[in-house]
Amino acid sequence: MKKRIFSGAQPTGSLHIGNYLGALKNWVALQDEYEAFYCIVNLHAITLPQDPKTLRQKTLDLARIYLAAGVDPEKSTIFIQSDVPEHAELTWVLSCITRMGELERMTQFKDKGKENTERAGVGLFTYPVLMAADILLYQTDLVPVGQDQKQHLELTRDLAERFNRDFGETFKIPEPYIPKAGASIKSLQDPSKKMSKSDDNPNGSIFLLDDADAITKKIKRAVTDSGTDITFDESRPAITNLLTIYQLLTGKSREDCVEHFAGKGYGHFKAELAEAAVEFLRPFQERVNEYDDASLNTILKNGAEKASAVAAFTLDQVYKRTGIK
Ligand code: ATP
Ligand code: LTN
Repeated sequence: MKKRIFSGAQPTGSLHIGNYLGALKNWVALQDEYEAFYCIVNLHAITLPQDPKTLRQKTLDLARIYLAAGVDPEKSTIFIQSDVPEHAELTWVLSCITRMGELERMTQFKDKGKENTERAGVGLFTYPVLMAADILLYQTDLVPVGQDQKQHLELTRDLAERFNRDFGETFKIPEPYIPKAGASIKSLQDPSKKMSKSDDNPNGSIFLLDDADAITKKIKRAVTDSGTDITFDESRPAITNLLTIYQLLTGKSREDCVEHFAGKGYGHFKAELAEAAVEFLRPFQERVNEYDDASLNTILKNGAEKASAVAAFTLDQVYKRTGIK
């Protein structure tokens, strides 16, 4: 039996190369070796206000992005979270064993709820419990995510252990999969912040659907550090970030990248990086419209059926163990 993977992304904003290099790229690389479930987490999306007219469209667009990135529907299960109601049902049960203090410690809540927690939605606060339900329903072994999700994964493990202890062995304890390179791609405008879909400044991110002109301009405007060397160096986070992007897009080793740019200036480096990004994204952008609506809907319907079978089995056990059934 193959081990299982679960991961997901929210159908909000536009996906950027941080999402690709931190998560999607690994989803694709792992799908041969594992039985993979890749979810479009639309219930997570409404933890912040969304325009109802565009949410559905964005949900389908994200499915197209998974496919264009190389997630193969013959190998992996691609589905929409709300098509499998067990996600919401298990969230309720898990929320009854989650402590307020645990959720209060989540740094993403502190960031997204800003200082005004009095007005923040309760869904934003309990969002990590929904994420735990996503993962635990599938008896997941491995969860490929970016560094920003590590804390949510630790909570998921804690909840699974607590449930197993109190009600008997039910959930597998999942492991995070967060390779160091790419785990946190930084904003091109501020290397102390991660590249983020919710950043107000679009110049900080290279979006997967940006055209060649936008990519080149954004890289040209990217902030750099003092000094001139093009090397990986933690004390020079801007260049390290750009060089990491170059390394991951070209598939070269760190040493080869450093050697390649030895003696070259920032201008030269940025021009090559822009070219590498444009070349990398071109075939991806061509594939984004490969599936018509009918075939996309079939993929998602089949995905939901496969996911439901696994999820229903786990939820049934949970209900039996807790005396609900
Ligand atoms: P935002 O960019 O607004 O913070 P998000 O993290 O909420 O978006 P999702 O679409 O849910 O966005 O994220 C999908 C995946 O991308 C997650 O596994 C997340 O850890 C990863 N990810 C997001 N930003 C980065 C980044 N800058 N570097 C590496 N991985 C990232
Ligand atoms: N919380 C994640 C998205 C997400 C997820 C998941 C990732 C929801 N459920 C389950 C991995 C596994 C985010 O905001 N990036």
